[in-house]
Amino acid sequence: MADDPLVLVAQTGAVRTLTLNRPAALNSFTAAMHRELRAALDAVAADTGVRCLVLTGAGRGFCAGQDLNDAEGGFDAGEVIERLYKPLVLRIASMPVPVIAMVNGVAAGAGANIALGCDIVIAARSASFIQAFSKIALIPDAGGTWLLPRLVGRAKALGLALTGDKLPAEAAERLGLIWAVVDDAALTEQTMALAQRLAAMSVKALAATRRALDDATMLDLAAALSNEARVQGELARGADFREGVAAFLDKRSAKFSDR
Ligand code: T3D
Repeated sequence: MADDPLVLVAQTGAVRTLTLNRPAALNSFTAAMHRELRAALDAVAADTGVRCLVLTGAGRGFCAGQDLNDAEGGFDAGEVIERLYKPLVLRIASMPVPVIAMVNGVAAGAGANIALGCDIVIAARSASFIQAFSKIALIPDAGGTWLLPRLVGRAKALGLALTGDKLPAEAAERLGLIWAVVDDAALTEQTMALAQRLAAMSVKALAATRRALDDATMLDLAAALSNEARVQGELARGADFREGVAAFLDKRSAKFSDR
């Protein structure tokens, strides 16, 4: 329906779920869907009641990348990437809470790389990942050139990118491209259980962990050690660290609240 939201928003406890909602086009990105997703992500970042984010797709696909019919997206691919995909990928990579991609079906093109850029990727057994770009004479975007070699090494990254072959979820897990594969019927339950678990942890420390790991890929060992010292110093001055240590000594569950 024309007036349906392009991103569905749901909340369960401290977990926010955003569902890409253009199922007839496998949730491929139009400029309008970019706008709705960006607003929904900004709302998560601004809401201290949200402590974990789950990103998924409606229907049988996760996301088929750029909508190849979308005129509003423009035909200047470089401009579209600068204006829409780059801010989206950077927004996800800098969220103050952990981000789980719940990959319910095919993830292709930019849709695959947006999923892979999330902190934890859990896929249904029937899902698949496709670096579809080479099929339409493009290179991997939405962070693909940066992520793929880091996730699976140059040989596998090039194999995936050059062939554009469909990689079934189980093969993606074996390659180390994603965290886990679960049966289709268990996808939502298992993802939500993990999301609730992460939401109860120190999400400030989890977000700092992601940042430190990403930063370290661009640092030498001495600089990475200095970065760890700096970040650890900041975290250890926070209320969550005091609570974590107190809970350990009291033999009780910690109640974290920093964000
Ligand atoms: O501006 C820029 O272009 C720069 C940005 C680029 C970023 C990118 O993401 S480039 C890569 C774009 N994505 C693709 O090339 C993937 C295209 N889709 C496919 O190859 C296939 O649909 C899949 C392999 C993902 C799934 O195949 P299958 O057989 O399961 O489904 P299908 O029948 O191909 O698709 C179902 C419907 O979704 C179909 O519509 P219809 O015929 O039922 O009305 C199909 O046209 C539509 N659809 C799927 N992907 C897209 C799409 N419509 C528009 N854009 C799509 N990307």
